[in-house]
Amino acid sequence: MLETIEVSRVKRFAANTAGRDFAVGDIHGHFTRLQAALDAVGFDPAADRLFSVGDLVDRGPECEDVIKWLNKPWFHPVRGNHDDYVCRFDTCDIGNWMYNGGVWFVGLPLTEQQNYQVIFQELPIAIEVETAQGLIGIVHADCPFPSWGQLRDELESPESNKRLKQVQNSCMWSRRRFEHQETQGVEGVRALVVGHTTIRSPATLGNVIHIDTAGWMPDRGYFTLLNLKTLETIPTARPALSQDWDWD
Ligand SMILES: [Mn+2]
Repeated sequence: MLETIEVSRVKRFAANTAGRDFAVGDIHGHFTRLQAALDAVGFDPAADRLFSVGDLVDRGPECEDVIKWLNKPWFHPVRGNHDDYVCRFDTCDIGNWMYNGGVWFVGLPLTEQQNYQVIFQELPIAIEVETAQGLIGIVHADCPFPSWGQLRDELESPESNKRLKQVQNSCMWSRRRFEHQETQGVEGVRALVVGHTTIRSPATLGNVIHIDTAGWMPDRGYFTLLNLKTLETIPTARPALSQDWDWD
C-alpha cells in the first residue's frame, strides 16, 4: 500500500496513484449498509481507499464488526466523539454514553473493553490526504481555526494538555460552523470534510463539505461517498426513502 507517515494525532496520506479515494460520513455500527454503498461505486479494495469522518460505533447493530474494518488496509478513519467514548470508557460518564448508544460496549468483558480502548486510541484526530488538486483535510466535526496549518500545529505541538483537550473536543464535537452557516472556510486545504451533524443532503460551506447524510438511520438516511479527487458526491441525488417526512 501507499506510504503513510504516522504521528500521534494527525495522519498524512500521499496521493493515491493506484485508484480512487472516497470519504464517508458517520457509520455508527452499520457496516453492512456501508458495504452496500461501496459496492454501488464498484469500490476496489486493491486500489481504492475509504476515509471515514469517524463515529464508527454506537447506535447500530454491528458495532463489534469495527475491529474487522479497522484491519482493512484501505480503511482510514479519524476519531469521532463516539469513538472517543471508547478511548475514555474507564473515566467517562457511562450513563451518558449508554443514553447515546454505548449499550453494546458496557456488557463486554473488561479485557475486551481494554482491547477496544487500545485500538481506538490509535485513531487520529485529523487526517490529511494529498490529491493532484490539493490537500484534503478530514476531521469528525470541525476545524476550530481559520487555517489547517494551525490545527496541525496545535495537535502536533500543543502548548498544554488543557489546550490540546479543548482543540480535540472542538474537532470531535463542535457544530458551530454549521449552526452559524459560516462560509469563510479553512485556509491551507482544498477542502475540509466533516460529519457529525446529520443533514438531509451533502452541504458545502466555503470549502467545508458536510457529508453525514445519516447512512446509519435506516429508512431516514443514506451513505454519501465523496470522491476526494473530483469532490463529487455519490449518489448524486437523494434516494427515495420511506420516512422522508421525518425531517424538518
Ligand atoms: Mn458525532
